[in-house]
Amino acid sequence: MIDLHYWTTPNGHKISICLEEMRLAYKIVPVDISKDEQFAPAFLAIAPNNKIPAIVDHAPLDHGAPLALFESGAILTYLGDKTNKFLPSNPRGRATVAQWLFWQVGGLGAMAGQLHFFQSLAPQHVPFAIARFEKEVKRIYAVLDRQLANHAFIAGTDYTIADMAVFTWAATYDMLKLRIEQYPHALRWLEKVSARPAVQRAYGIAKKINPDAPMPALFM
Ligand SMILES: N[C@@H](CCC(=O)N[C@@H](CS)C(=O)NCC(=O)O)C(=O)O
Repeated sequence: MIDLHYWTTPNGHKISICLEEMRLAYKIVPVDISKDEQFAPAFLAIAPNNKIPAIVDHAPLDHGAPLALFESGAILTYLGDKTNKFLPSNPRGRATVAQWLFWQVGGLGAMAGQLHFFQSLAPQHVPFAIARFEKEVKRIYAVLDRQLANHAFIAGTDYTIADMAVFTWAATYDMLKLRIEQYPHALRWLEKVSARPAVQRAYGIAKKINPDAPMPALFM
C-alpha cells in the first residue's frame, strides 16, 4: 500500500494519475495547502520541503523499511521503476523521459506557477513580472508544441511518466489565460491524454476531495 500525501493541484494530480495508470493500491492523505497543512510536523517528517506531493511506500522495491519520497519527478521515476511501466528500461529511452521530466519540473511547472501567482494571486499588480513570466510560459508552450508536432507523446512513440507530469501543468492553459489554439499539436495531445480513463479517474477524485478545486477546461 502507498500513502499519497496530496492536494488538488497540478503537482498533486501527476501522482494520482500515475498511481491510477499503474493500478497500484494507494490511500490519499489530503494535505490542504490552503490551510497550511503542509507545515504540520507529521507531514514535514515525510516531505521536509513542505510541498505536496509526497508518498510513503509501505512495501518498497527493496523490501526494506517504508520509503518516504517527495518531489514529483523523483516519485514518478520511483513508481516507473517499481512497476516497470511508463518508463523505458533502456538508457536512451530512460534519459529521454528524464529530460522531459526535468524540463517540466524546472521549467513548465515553475514558470506557470509564477505566472499564475502574478496574474491572479499577488496582492499587488506587477506588470513587469506578468510580462516576464508570460513570455517564458509562451516560449515553453511553443517548445511543447514543436515536440508534439512530430512525436505522438512527449518522449517519443509511447505514453510515459513524462506525459503525466507535463499534462497536469499544460492543461492549465485557461487558468494561465493562454490561447491554446495557437499550439495545435499540444492541444491534440492534451485532448488525447485527458481522455485516458486513468486521467479521468484522477481528476474525478480531485473533485470529490475538493469540490472547489479549479478544473481545467478539458474536464468541464
Ligand atoms: N518541485 C515540486 C513542486 C511541488 C509544489 O510546488 N507543490 C505545491 C502545490 S502545486 C505546494 O505544495 N505548495 C505549498 C507551499 O508552497 O507551501 C514537485 O514537483 O513536487
